[in-house]
Amino acid sequence: MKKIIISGLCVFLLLLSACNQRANTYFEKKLTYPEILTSDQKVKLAAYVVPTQQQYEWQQQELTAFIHFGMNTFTGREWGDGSENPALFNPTDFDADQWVSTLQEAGFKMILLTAKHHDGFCLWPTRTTTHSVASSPWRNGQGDVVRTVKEACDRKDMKFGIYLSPWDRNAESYGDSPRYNTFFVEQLTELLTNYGEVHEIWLDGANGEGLNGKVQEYDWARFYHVIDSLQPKAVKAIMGDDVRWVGNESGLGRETEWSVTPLQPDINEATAIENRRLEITPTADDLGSRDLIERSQTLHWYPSEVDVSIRPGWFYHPEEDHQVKTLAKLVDIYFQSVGMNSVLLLNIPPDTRGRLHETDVERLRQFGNYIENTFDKGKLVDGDMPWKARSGTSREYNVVPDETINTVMLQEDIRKGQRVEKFIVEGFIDNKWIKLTEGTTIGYKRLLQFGNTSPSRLRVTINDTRDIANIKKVDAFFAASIENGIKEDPRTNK
Ligand code: FUL
Repeated sequence: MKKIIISGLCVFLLLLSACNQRANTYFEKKLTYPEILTSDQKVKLAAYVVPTQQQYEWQQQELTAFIHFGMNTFTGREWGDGSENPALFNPTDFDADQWVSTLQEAGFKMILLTAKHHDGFCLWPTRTTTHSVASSPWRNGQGDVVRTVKEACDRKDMKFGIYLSPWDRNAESYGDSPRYNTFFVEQLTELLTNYGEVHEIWLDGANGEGLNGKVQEYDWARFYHVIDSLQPKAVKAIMGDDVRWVGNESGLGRETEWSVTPLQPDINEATAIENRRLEITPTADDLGSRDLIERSQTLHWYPSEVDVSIRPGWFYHPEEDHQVKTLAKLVDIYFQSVGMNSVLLLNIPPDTRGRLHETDVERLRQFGNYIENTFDKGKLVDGDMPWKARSGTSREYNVVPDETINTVMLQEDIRKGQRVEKFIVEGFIDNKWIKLTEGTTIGYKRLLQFGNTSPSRLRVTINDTRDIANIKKVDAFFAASIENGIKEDPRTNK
């Protein structure tokens, strides 16, 4: 595929080609509209915004794991205040290989570790502060959680990401903006140069007060520059401009989820003003409708990530051992995230031993088995054939004879943009076409559920699309009812 990265007035010339012929003219990650375009032209061009290679690879992971581990694990808190004594950090049986193998067997492709949370305690022996593992009794101050986890990931070909909280309640320079920004850049530099490849950098937007009520102004442009120079293949999430927060921490996706959106994180005055003008934030319901595009000046490929914890808290607390989410809840979250054009970032917090707790391990095992059993083998005979779908056109697919289905999957080839706005799926049952389900956006992946049925054929109709839709794959599955299919320990139900 030929890709041309363009912006500004050149867009107009390219627009003519995109409108008049099917030119392979794509806008990688960003498109800035010239002022002369009509609303229809703007919507049409939105169909040509595509992900970068790293955004595309990130999306294909589908399942990624968050690991919240640090000082809070030992103090029982969710947010430390930075005054914690490093002597408290002392995992008794630290085992990163157990994290990696448990998560990998459950289908997860990346581990994203809290190298530093808001309390400022660093899980690697940084030169920037003594508030780190180097001052702890763990491994006599010789340990390095970041390195140990990264090496365990490398042994199993698991991707590795880093959460580095900009908000730091321990750093003496916090609130003294230029000085703290330099300190943060040094931390980033250590993490992004000394540990091999890092695939995702998660930058939280929390911005609490510093000492004496000082407000810290983060230098996002500088942080971006450091990340892009040191790890050009990594995606930057949340306050980063590659991966967008879905807008809640409950595992809820949007039925209509556009990866092409005018939203950008509030990293400078201009983006903040534009977000305000359009009245959009990551929590808005509508981030990509025609109406919004018509009012936009710039569009971005900025896909959604659903972060949610397997437990009520982000960190491990023994009193929550009986509140690990049920299999049914996790599967529901899967349908709401992976099934709604998002990547799931599921948090599983290790305990004070430095191991994933037995209850969580068992739940992950059940989850992995369920997903594999359900989606391993599709029930359509011929859903693999790519289809270039115009608005109002349909295609029929054969269901494997005598199979019962209750789930359909649709995928667009997002390397050619996200385009579908409305579709319907029917089943041929007793010589009639019966509507099974319908939806709006598809994107990388859309899963929809309906009642058990055994049609001989499925018919997919793309009712509305922004340009010819590139349907990559259609398939059907049977997702077993969890209450009946899998016995659960009622004590661990949530
Ligand atoms: C939030 C933090 O304040 C929480 O503690 C947690 O780390 C979550 C993933 O991000 O903003």
